Amino acid sequence: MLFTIAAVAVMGATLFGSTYTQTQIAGQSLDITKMDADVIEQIHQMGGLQLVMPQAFAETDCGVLSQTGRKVVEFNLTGESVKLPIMGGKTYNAMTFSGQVPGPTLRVTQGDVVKMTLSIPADEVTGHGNDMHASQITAGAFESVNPGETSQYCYIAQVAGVFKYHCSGVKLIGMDQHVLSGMYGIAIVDPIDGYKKLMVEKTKVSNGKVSLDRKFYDADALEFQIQYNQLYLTPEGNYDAGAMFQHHNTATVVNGMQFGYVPNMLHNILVKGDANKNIFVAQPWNGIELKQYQSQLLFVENDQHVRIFAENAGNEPVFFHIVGEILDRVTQGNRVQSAGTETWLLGGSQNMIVDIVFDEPGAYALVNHDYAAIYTGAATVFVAGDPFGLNPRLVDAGIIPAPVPSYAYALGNPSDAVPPMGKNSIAHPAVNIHGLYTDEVASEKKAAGMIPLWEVIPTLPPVP
Ligand SMILES: [Cu+2]
Repeated sequence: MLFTIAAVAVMGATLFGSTYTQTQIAGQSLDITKMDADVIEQIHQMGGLQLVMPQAFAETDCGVLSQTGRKVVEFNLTGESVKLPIMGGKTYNAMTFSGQVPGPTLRVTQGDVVKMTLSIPADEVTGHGNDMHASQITAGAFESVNPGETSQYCYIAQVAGVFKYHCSGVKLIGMDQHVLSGMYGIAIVDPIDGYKKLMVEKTKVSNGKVSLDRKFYDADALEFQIQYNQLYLTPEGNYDAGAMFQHHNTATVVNGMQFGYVPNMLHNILVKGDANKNIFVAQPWNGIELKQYQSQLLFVENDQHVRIFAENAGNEPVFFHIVGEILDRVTQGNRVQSAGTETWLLGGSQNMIVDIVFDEPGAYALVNHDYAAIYTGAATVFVAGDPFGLNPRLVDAGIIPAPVPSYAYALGNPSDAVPPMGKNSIAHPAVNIHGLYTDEVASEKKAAGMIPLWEVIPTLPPVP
């Protein structure tokens, strides 16, 4: 309790005592006159907020943990401020882990030791920290790192599930700005015994009688990662704290982008025969010249077990719904929470694993079923099977040798929606380079064998 009160006092004191923006002050409602002046003075002398919590009982010493017989997984991040594009052709002042939004995904197995190393380049404009929700260690470990310095902590990933990680700002100051400008990501902790097989409930008719027809799918699944957040920006592309405090977001982003997974000009050509005839209501990332930022679709097979790792990294609730489908199973922390549900609510910093089978060929929109969110960017299109009948044309053009069960075999799935392989992962047929990446990160993906569609598409024979 004391900690909570002190933290609130500290926030007020440091806001007024620092060079923090006027909008930040205007946007929050702390009354400095009601605070204990001595406490505020003490905090000033301390140089800001110091997390003084008792040591947790968990072992956190990297040297000790590396000798315990557990697998040690290194997770290396850098904190970098960069300019990245936003819908409409402008850029914004993003803050990133390792030059991408969201940051790289960590994937481990329950019981592994995570060795997290955060480096801040000497020319970076601010310090950064990393608070990993997959850990259970003293919050002091998440202390910010100054430019030119590196810090490290270790923990055992004891609980299976999806967990956010995010920048903790500079002694918590500016945490909102850093996270909402792009410094977030997920850790996937696979259950030590693997995932469970999936039961999908159907009905059948036999001998004139309707009865249950349960169908079971192996635990192995085609996997995707979907992270929600918002942007709060001034027209110049700077963080707008006043807008944040009022919950007036300027964009809803999925894996960092508004409408990042909707059709593009190539899909227009394939389906309508015309690059300029849009097949979706909004296609803001249409052209091939947008390279890694051109929108891409998510391709799955029919009757295939699909597993979606979802995280709400943002400040607003997510009403997770797939238009035309029912969520076959919802799991949190390796406990099934629901099955056969239309929509599942994710509060801020909450996650889930959705298991689903797309029964019929078609296009399915995964939305945050808050209408304000849908229209500001939270619409993601899955295409299951071959709903447009493209197989014969793709075969005739020599793009694929034989009919395929999903367009991923021809175009790949977008790299930022594909998590690292883990227990029970089905490999994607191909992965294309897509994401809110710097050009350097896009080059690394290319070197790793992912497909730069913007280079490959112009070399392909025309589709008849
Ligand atoms: Cu930061």
